[in-house]
Amino acid sequence: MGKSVKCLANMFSDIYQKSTKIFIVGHDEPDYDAIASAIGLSELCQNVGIESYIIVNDNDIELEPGVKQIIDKEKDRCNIINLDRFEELMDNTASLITTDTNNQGLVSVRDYLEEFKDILIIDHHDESARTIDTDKKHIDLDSSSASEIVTNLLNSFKVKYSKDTANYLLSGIRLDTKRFKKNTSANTYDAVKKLLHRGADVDYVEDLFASEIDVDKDISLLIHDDHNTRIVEYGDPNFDRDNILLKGYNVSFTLNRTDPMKEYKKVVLAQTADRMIGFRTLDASFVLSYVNPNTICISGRSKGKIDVGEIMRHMDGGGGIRSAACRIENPEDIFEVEKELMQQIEWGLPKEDAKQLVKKPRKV
Ligand SMILES: [Mn+2]
Repeated sequence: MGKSVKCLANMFSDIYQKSTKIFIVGHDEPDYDAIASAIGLSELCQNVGIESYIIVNDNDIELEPGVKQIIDKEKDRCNIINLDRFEELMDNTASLITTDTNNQGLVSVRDYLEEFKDILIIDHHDESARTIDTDKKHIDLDSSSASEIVTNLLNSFKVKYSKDTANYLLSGIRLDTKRFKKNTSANTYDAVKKLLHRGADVDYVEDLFASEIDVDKDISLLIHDDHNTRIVEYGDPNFDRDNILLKGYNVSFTLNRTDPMKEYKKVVLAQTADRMIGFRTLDASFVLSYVNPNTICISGRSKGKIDVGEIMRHMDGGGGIRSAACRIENPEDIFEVEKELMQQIEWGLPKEDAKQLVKKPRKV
């Protein structure tokens, strides 16, 4: 049994009663779980009669097509706004609900957190040093998704939410459970049952996920064309000191080398880097492509020995040790960016080893 929904319901009641409006925000580049749970919360706010807004501050191009489709459809009904509009509407009687994240680095309103009257966190991810500071937290690691939590919250308020909202929430659960295979509990199936009662339609959800097939195709083609990936060995494999056995680090660089101008969605880069780091011999993987004619994005992953966050920060991006990204506006060309990236890797290596660098490019 997860954390008590009753307790969450009380926190929600407390927050809306003392606020004049509520802003709802998921993590940047929202997925189905983030946007669905935000829309569910918007319906709850409408039901109890408080003004509410969902903030999504990502460019259309960065959104997954299915997520964009939902946002376009619900823009008016759920007051979906960007950060500029938020700045106009914000005042000190407003409160914030974050959903599907508790990390201040991942919310578009990160610079305004001090200014809210109160903040409620609804999430199913673990806390960290970056967790937003508030005493109203419903962080339930036993729930499959934020959508599962919000479904239970809607039910506890007996909200007759729309069929569309039921569809989105079912999509959120489907995403985070990898099609109902992972992280599910009896509660998850209870929530699914309630969503089906509200009219959720499995065919709608499957159609929404159909766009994932194109993403999978792009990933497969990037990975399986041998030309696309180069592996560079950093560190001297023969170098052996008394206490440090330095065997070298293998880093992969993947990009479409036959059609370097081809644009990919950021989700393709991220998932390709995820797949590459799965290879046993690699310590870090990077995937680069244009995301529009003027912008190149890089996604980096590491097994933990190389700090890809540090490398990406050197290229004006950011992230953690194991997962990071950056974007480069108006680049000369993608091969130059790759060259610069290869040079920056030295910064990400442990200091001792960086001194001993011998770079040996070789093909896969
Ligand atoms: Mn989630």
